[in-house]
Amino acid sequence: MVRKPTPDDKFSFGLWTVGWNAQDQFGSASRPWLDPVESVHKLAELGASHVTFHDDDVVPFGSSDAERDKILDRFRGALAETGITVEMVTTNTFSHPIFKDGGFTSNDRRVRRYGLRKVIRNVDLAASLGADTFVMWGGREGAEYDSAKDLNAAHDRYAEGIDTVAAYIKDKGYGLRIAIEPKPNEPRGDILLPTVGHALALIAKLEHGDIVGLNPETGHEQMAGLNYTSGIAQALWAEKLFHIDLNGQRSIKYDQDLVFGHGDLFSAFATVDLIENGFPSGGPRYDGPRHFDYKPSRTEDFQGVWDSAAANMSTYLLLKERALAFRADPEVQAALEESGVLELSQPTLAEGETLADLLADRSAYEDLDVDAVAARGFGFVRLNQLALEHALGAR
Ligand code: ASC
Ligand code: MN
Ligand code: MN
Ligand code: MN
Repeated sequence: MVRKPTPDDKFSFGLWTVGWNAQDQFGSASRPWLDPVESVHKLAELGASHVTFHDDDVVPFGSSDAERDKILDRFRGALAETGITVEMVTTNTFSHPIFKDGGFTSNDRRVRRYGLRKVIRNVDLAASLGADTFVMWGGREGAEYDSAKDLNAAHDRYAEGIDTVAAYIKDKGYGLRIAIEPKPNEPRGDILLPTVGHALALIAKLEHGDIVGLNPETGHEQMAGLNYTSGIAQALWAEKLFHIDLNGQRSIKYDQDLVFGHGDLFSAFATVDLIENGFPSGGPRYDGPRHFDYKPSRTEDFQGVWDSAAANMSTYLLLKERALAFRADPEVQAALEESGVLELSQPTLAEGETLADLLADRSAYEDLDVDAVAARGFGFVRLNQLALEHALGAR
């Protein structure tokens, strides 16, 4: 690891990441089960500050109440020993076959009621552990066939489920906010709320949408051919970026969950630039954990698992150094000025100016030399090259 994290970096890992035993569609597990308690200790040694988990990552599905208490006691012990805290908890409503047609949106009402109970039980656990965020990744909420789902009813049931959980959080006075994680497909052919934009649109219709935001994952937006940095930017603008899942993805294909930066590296630079520097002219900032949701490749042994965990943090810190240098460079500031990037924050109508004033302003339309204005070059390529040179450490 060429860069060592500190607690200020707020690095966080899902226990299902390092704990993935690498069973996939085509092959059995290539690594043995990893004790979550060992993961907590190891991640602490590597410099992480937080962990996150699905209920079933820590307490195996179907455990008795007594077993659950015993497991959670031991887990709390590991947290106390290491100083690691749980910043986010999420619910597995996708692994057990009961959820094969979804949790909140299964056609089978019995499944929806069971799913809601499983989620509510996990909300109580999240609150008891002092988490801030409750993620909902509806991996099985979707379909393979257009005729299989009444999509109007499915969105009603999705909203009903989220609103019911949000109302419960408020009733209990828990300090939790819900973060929806979009994904376009896999494991379903098509998943509901496939992108950041779709999820924002659903949140706007919720009764308790004030405590519901987003947890966008790098690779999930990229699987839809979208720009992750643009996605989290719009979520920030909407003041809905509650959490992030950082990882790597190389183009539109199956969900790769690579190490952060091991996919589209220059896009990762832009992501870190936005998180660490904010928007060029100010605006909402993300101040939450830098959370990694990746999978150590199936080729790796445990040495490879811990190397890959460290790689996420090291890469993030390297990109952070480069992004800070990029913004601090006077040549870059001048290029931003020339490109009009800073001018965009100026309102189109002047303060106190009405639309009638604009309509009466001949210089804005009738007398404007359209060809002269059109002749302007924006210098975006030069600006991008400056970014690239900083990203490569050449400046
Ligand atoms: C999550 C989350 C995902 C999925 C996936 C499960 O909670 O953020 O992307 O579950 O990691 O394998
Ligand atoms: Mn993923
Ligand atoms: Mn994720
Ligand atoms: Mn994932």
